Amino acid sequence: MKILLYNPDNGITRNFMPHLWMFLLQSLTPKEHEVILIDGNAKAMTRPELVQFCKDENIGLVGIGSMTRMVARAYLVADSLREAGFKVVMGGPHVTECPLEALGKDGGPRHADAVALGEADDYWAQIVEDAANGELKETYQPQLDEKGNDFKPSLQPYPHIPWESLDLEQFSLVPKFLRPVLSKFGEGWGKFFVVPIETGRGCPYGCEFCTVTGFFGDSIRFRSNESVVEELLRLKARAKKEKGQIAVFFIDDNLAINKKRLKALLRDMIAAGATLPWVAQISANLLADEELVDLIADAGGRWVFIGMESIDPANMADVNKNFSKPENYQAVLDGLARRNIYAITSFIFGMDNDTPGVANRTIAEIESWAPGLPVFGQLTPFPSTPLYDRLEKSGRLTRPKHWLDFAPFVMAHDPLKMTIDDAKKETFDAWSRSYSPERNMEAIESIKNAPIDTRISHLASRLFFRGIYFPQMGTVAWIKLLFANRKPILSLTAEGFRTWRLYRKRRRLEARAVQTAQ
Ligand code: B12
Ligand code: SF4
Repeated sequence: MKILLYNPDNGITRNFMPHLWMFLLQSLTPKEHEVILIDGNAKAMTRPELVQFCKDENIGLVGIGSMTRMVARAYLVADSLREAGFKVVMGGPHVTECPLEALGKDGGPRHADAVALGEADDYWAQIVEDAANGELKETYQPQLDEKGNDFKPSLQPYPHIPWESLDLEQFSLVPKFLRPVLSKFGEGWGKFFVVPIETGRGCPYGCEFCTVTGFFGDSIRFRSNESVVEELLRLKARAKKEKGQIAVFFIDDNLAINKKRLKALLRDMIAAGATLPWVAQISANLLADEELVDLIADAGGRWVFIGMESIDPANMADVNKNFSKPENYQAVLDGLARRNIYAITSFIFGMDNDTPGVANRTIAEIESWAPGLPVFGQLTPFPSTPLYDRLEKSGRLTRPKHWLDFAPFVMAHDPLKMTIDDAKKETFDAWSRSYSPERNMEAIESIKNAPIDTRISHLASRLFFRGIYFPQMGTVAWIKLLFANRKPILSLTAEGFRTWRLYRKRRRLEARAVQTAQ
């Protein structure tokens, strides 16, 4: 049987990286079946095109995964496929939180033949077998332990994802028109992939707005260090072979949740030479440890995603996140910057203590720190979170099923000290101020003593990150963006070229010296 795993396009931000679930389920599929992966964010297809594709390929089962944010799109795709007679199973966080909705048992239309709840690693093969036998059931879920909780996959052993041979073409981040030029640059930049890797699952912190503790549990399961290192080495070999670049996104919700284990993993990575450039999510409270930050730098860490949420401690307490202290943010970022590591700092507006002007106040703080990539969202009540329950109980949800009429940057509940419109404006102001050509220039200037590759990577990341809020998918949009930011681009390119020529000259002289000595 042929299986299509499909991830819907989220329509707004696009994704810079493929979704791990697709590769994981592909690896866990019994070998007699074939799996095709399509990520709508990378490979745009209309619904009729997708239906036609499934007919042409004689697809026997379609698996669709979705976050809440794009579930309405996922349902539309599922509806079209089911109308054409294809069997659809849906999984992922949203369906787990609202299974009756997908099955049409909450008063709405049915979208899926089957739903896969929670972590599907241990029962995916069963779904495939049932579908192949024409016996797909309605609901699949993990077995329960003696206490009635989901039995969680241990992650040891961990499935082998054949990164070395997978077709990753749809996920290359280098625009097609720049590939010929960039493939000749340095070690080769004609292809650039960000690859998701997990080293563990679960988070004990239980922030009020977050689904992770409910979904993955509050105790953490880790892969063995050997299996992570082995996966990294295969990726590194592929990057070298293809004269491209691969960066890793460690998608663990808090890579440093167990500092002792992370230090051991980083030491093993360094010892094995498994040091690709990587980014990881780590909460600010765990980054004060100098030894840890040194190891992160030595093991290839380039960017750390930090959920800072707010500069107001009252907001942090409201969402049960006061383990993360805004007064420490500057020191944490400075500590990272001293090692040429920068942060993707995530902020949420529309929190209960936010008032109009919050964007300007937040940005004034941000601009006084080492530069990073700030991202701005709004407090969103995802189903099954403590936040959703609190807002529902207090009658503050204005769109209780906000995901069915998804509206970008429009809150689904009334904030306490501002309006929904205010929150949208604040978010917009924050994005435009943080990624204006002037701010980009200023940020690059402020790290002028950092190595040239760090500064180039910083600027390139700023240009990509801007795309989370401002659509910039086509060639024309990119050209406009590059033109608007021509000053830092030209100056870094000139300096990069000079550095490269000096490097080549030095290499030639060294080679000549070796020859003479022989
Ligand atoms: C990496 C990541 C991202 C990446 C993008 C996604 C990507 N390309 O991988 C980035 C950083 C861009 C991102 C952004 C966002 N993210 Co995010 N992200 C994650 C993160 C940390 C890891 C995802 C992952 O790979 N997990 C590991 C895999 C193995 O787990 P999984 O995806 O759940 O899949 C398992 C099961 O769900 C199931 N399954 C999943 N799909 C399917 C499909 C089928 C058919 C079947 C059978 C089974 C199945 O099987 C898998 C194996 O067990 C999760 C948190 C988490 N730990 O999952 C948040 C998470 C998914 N993100 C979340 C959110 C809210 C966002 C944002 C909206 C945040 C924001 N406000 O901007 C944005 C928007 C994303 C977008 N552009 O559409 C929420 C989603 C909650 C929800 N109910 O939807 C999560 C759960 C985190 C949270 N705080 O609650 N994110
Ligand atoms: S926001 Fe981060 S730290 Fe808080 S519960 Fe979710 S994953 Fe854990």
